[in-house]
Amino acid sequence: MIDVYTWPTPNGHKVHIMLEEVGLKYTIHPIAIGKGEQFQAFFLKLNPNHRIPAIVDQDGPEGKPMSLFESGAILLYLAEKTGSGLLPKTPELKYRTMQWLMFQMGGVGPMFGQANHFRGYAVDKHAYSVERYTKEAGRLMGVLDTRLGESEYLAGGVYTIADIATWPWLRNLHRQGQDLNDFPNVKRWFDAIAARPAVQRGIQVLADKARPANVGMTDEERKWMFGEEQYKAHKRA
Ligand SMILES: N[C@@H](CCC(=O)N[C@@H](CS)C(=O)NCC(=O)O)C(=O)O
Repeated sequence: MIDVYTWPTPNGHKVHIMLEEVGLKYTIHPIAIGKGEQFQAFFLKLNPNHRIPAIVDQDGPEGKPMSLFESGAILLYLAEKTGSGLLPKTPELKYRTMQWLMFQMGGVGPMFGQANHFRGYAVDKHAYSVERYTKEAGRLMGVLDTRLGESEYLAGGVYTIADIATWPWLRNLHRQGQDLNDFPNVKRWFDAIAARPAVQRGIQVLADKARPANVGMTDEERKWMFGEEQYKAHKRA
């Protein structure tokens, strides 16, 4: 049994989709990040960086519980635990998977997150930041489009954890000022993954708690996510 501490955001969805793909039993524990639940003492012990997702595998290595944070590490762990082809075993495909997984973790996730922040959440719209991150999101989309023009999936001919990590970040591209129709190879790939039954089940996890695209952040949410409470965490641990 895997305990999953999560919320319906792109980083949370990666893990929900992965668990559905590999068919492991899991229990969802919602962590309402807009209400500051990521700062609870028990959660800071699981992830001192106070971000979802985090897991506890009650049947971890040597039969002992194992906790893990960082969505990329969780995907690698679950793929290896289940011996799943989602982390291919042949060296070339395995390292291509790692390469595109790290491209997502170090590029797409952080840059798309900043684009969303400055375009949508920032109270004062700062033109330089909006332009910088919108352009960066567009540049990264171009890199993905080039890759998916030469390869069916990111790592190669097979669907892997690199695709699982990237796909949820492309579900609401208007937030990054992008249009999927401008990137036809990404669109082909996006639609193929969206049709997978495990993906459709994964994005239903906590769907009732997701903020609708047209609803902004409350002052309470801002306080926890970007305001004074965000920077007290080290004092709480
Ligand atoms: N690199 C981390 C990023 C996780 C992350 O940024 N999670 C966000 C939601 S998508 C969060 O929990 N934010 C809470 C906060 O900022 O306090 C991962 O991939 O797991």
